[in-house]
Amino acid sequence: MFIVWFFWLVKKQGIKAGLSSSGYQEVMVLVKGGYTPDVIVVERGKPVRLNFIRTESAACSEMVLFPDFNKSAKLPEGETVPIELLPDKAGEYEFQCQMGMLRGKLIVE
Ligand SMILES: [Cu+2]
Repeated sequence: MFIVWFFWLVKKQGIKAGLSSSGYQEVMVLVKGGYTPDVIVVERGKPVRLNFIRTESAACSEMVLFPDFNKSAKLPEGETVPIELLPDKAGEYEFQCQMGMLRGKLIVE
């Protein structure tokens, strides 16, 4: 019940990244037919680490791209792949698979 409600919340307004002991705003992103969560809210000026974990073999999701940050990474199935960014400007930045079929959004406040 809690899980259902939690994911509903995530879908509605995005999830706020937690601050880890290393000073990173960190979120785990599940890659399976899409990104969960697909809207991530972070604070400007603090380093961000998004840990992508892909649990499917569909070719569609094998890369993740952050065009605004000039970053991309391969996501081998079952491996956690960290993407580190330093968002210095507030705004909304999309991330996507290499074909643009799966999409997510990083909101910098
Ligand atoms: Cu794709």
